[in-house]
Amino acid sequence: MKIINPATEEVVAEVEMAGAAEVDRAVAVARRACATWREVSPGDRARLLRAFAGLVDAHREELALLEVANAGHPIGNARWEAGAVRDVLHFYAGAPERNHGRQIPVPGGVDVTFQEPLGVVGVIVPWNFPMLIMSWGVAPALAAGNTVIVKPAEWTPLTALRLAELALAAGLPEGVLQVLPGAGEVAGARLVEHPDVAKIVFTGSTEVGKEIAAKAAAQVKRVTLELGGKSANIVFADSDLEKAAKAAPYAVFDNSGQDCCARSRLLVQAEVYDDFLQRLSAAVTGIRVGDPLDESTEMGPLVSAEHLARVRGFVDGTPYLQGSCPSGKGYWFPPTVLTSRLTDRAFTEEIFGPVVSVVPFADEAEAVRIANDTRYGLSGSIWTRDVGRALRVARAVEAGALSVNSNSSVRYWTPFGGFKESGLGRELGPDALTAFTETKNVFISTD
Ligand code: TXE
Repeated sequence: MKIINPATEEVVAEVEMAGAAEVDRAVAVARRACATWREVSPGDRARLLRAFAGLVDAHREELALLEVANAGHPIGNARWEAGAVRDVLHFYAGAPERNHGRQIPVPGGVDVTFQEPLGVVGVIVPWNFPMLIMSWGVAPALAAGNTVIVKPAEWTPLTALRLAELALAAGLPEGVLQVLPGAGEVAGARLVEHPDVAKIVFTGSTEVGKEIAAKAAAQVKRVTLELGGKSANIVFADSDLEKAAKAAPYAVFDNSGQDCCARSRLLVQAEVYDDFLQRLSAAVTGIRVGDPLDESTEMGPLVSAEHLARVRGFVDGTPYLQGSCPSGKGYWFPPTVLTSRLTDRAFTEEIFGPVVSVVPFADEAEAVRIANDTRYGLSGSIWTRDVGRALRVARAVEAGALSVNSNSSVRYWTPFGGFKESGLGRELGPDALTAFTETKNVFISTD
């Protein structure tokens, strides 16, 4: 398949797509590698993951440039992403030597638990953060003693392929980490259906996530699902309005809005609505959209022509405000602000582009009601100076990753995942490890 640079529409690579037979071969290799990987001592597993992280760091610029060419990320963001991959690997490199079980007091003997690896884990990755989301599955899965097959998104396999080479160069035994580009309905579906794949980690659309959950259920296969979102950014009148208005564009336009945590519903308390919109307009107009290789660029293109057409389909009529973007080659869409009704498609459906819908609310109760009126529940922000209100609203909003006076959604130290149709299970943080192990209980009689 031809891999296109979304900023220039040039072909940057041609990549073979795996079919079902290649997936079957990879699964057989990964199964054999399970035995090898289990024999590597926890200390050596930790050292190998650290060596892998070290190579990612050494190749940070190269990985960032690949991500720019393949996904259109601005270079600053791509460097950050490569650094975050390194950090996630380091974080989970600490895990093999701390993969403790428990000793439980029972009558008649000694009872201990072991955290056993699952076996072969399939990680199905989307195109929005191709190398970072890959690392969220790969690092804890490997640390817990599993072997991994990654299926990158069709459009963005380049950094994943390079990371697999770096893992080998770091000394990971062959077959422990494989990357298999392929079509979702072919290679992805085969990974999900393969009886020797113990777990699927999937990040992508809610629709495909549901299909995967159903297929996995038929085999009682383990799944972690990180799906769509339509997160709320709730701005109360008592907040630092200037700070909230300056931050709001980055809560939705970062990565051109191609972010499952994008706060694409902006809820503003009625008494400051007009004031806030004015401040927001100034911030949106100032966003620099253009050449991803330009160090000052803040927003790049959308990932593909298909996705651009999909995003365009959400904006009919005249937007409240649109920033600027390049014309000519590339899949460009300007940062766009809509003043919406609660029933508008743009307000209810995940757009996954640089479009934010603003609505007013009267009071706390109404803000919570609007925020929760969605099938999604991934993230959100609350802007207020009232600590009590911040906590009340945070507890009332049905979402997995909330922040107060901040846009932050994902930190590798803390659990990340969705309520409702935004997902199942949690990634990241120390607890993610348990999602890559089975607890085994062993009783030893002392009678
Ligand atoms: O996602 P898909 P698409 C949302 C976002 C976006 C929409 C569509 O709203 O506009 O989904 O994007 C693989 N069995 N998100 O179509 O199809 C596919 O090859 C197994 C949110 O790109 O879900 C790719 O590797 N795998 C999101 C991955 O699934 C299958 C990130 C995601 O693709 C498969 C991306 C199948 N039947 C899109 N079909 C987020 N949560 O961050 C596809 N795939």
